[in-house]
Amino acid sequence: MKPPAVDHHNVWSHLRAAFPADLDRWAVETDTGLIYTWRDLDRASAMMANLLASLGLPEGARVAVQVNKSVEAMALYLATLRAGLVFLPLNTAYQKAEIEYFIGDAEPAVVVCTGANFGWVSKIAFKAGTAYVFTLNDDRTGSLLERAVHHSDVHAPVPRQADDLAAILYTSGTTGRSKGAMLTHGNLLSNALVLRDYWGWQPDDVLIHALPIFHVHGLFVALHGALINGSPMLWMSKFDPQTAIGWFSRATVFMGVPTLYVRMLAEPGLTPEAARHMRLFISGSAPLLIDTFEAWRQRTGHTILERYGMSETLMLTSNPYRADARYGGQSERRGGTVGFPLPGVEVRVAGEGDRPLPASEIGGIQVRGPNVFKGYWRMPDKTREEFTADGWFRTGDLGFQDERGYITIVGRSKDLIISGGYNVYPAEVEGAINELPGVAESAVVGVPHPDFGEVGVALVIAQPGQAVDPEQVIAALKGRLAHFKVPKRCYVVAELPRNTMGKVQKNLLREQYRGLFA
Ligand code: MCA
Ligand code: AMP
Repeated sequence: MKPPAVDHHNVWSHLRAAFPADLDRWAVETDTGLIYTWRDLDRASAMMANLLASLGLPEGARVAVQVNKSVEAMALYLATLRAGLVFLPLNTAYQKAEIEYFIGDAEPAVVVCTGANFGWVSKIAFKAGTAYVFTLNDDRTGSLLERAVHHSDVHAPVPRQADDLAAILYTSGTTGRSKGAMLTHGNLLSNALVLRDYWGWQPDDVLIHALPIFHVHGLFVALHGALINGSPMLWMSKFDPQTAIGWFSRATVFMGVPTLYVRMLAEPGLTPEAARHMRLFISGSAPLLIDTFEAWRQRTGHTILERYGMSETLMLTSNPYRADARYGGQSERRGGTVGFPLPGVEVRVAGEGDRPLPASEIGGIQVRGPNVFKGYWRMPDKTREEFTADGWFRTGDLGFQDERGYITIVGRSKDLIISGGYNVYPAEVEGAINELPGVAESAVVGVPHPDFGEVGVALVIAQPGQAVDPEQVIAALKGRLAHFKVPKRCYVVAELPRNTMGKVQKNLLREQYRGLFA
């Protein structure tokens, strides 16, 4: 691994050090035909960083951002790093109650939202004590840019230590409240450097950036991957399979959740010829079905490299890009597996009492390393619960490591649905359903879905003498929850299967409804 070119840990400084010498080369080309040079990224993020610095915010202040994907939104992330503040990205699908919780919990000093949402977002933010609310739209308008242009385009990054916070990413809780995973500059930098080497990045790589930039995959894995190599990006504001395939002839690296691969496979234009220029296809955030893996190989001649990560730990494991000397020089990308622990990342499979299990035995996947987060925001007890006595973080994923070293995920001990790469916690959805009039109880389970991989189905029991309309349940949920969390189907049932302890047997429900979208 190359030693850092700068003497402090601010991630921005390391990304900036990797920019090409000629700053007037293109860095980003968007699907709307805009071209940004490396100088543009440097200047835009400097002006925004100077604006943030002018606000005189205290150490560790949070900058919460819920805006549509744009290059300016990316520059705002870079500016936050530069200014030594803490970036808090929020999914654009989140609705009022969700935003209210995140802003109330994180108490950001600055909130940036779209102009269209300013009315309700600013009300929530000011109520929570936020001092500054700016707007940023995806057409290069908004008060953030209006203010930033009055600031200098030269900015010296604020030195940060490895342990200093860089970002907070909220991940839903299995029970109760969402937790903010606190990620440090050291976490982000170590992961970016490891992936640069492990995936064989080259400066002449070109990344197709197809994912949203409010989660780990699009914000860190993809963005840092390109920037820390000085590699340009073809930038998609919203994933479109035809545009992606059209760009293959000009790009070398693509990263996506499995749904993106499924959608591209449905395009007749996906051929070996179309994909000839590409070097690497990477999948993660959700299990890649072996059928998708095989179909991709048949249709393009490329073998998808699947990797595995988490908001709390960034990337943990990866199939090899080239021969991995640590594992006898194996280079095979094995479908259905998530590959080897990344260099510098320790992964173990543990059983009862957190005892490590021998090869091929299924247990809880645990991790230790410079990539593992600092803890949950203002939840020290929750943080302690998720670590073992000897300092390993419990991922909540179940799997095994085979004799050859490959790790396979077989399930989760946490009750989680991963839908199109987004996490949905049934407990949160059930809580929202149970508050609806006439509902006595509900259960939400994940079932296979051809497009999203897995989607939620809700089973609802009505209160005695009450009628509940399943369509109204869905409609009501859409007013309260991000739409990707809303179950795709709802059924009113007379009873739910229970074990002798009275606990709902979700495995039986999953079995019963698994063919729903077949
Ligand atoms: C949209 N809908 C969804 C999803 N996305 N429903 C379930 N699951 C989803 N993922 C809803 C919409 O709200 C809409 O409902 C209806 O489905 C149809 O939307 P559609 O137009 O098809 O969706 P889309 O806008 O094309 O979005 C699909 C998508 C998107 C492009 C696959 O979901 C996406 O970008 N997913 C990637 C997520 C991601 O980046 N994950 C990384 C997490 P209605 O009509 O009711 O509104 S990072 C992570 O997991 C870790 C750390 C890791 O390892 O990477
Ligand atoms: P998040 O909470 O959004 O960070 O999601 C992390 C979870 O996504 C992990 O704990 C896994 O359950 C899941 N995940 C990520 N990558 C993969 C993968 N390649 N295969 C299966 N599950 C994955």
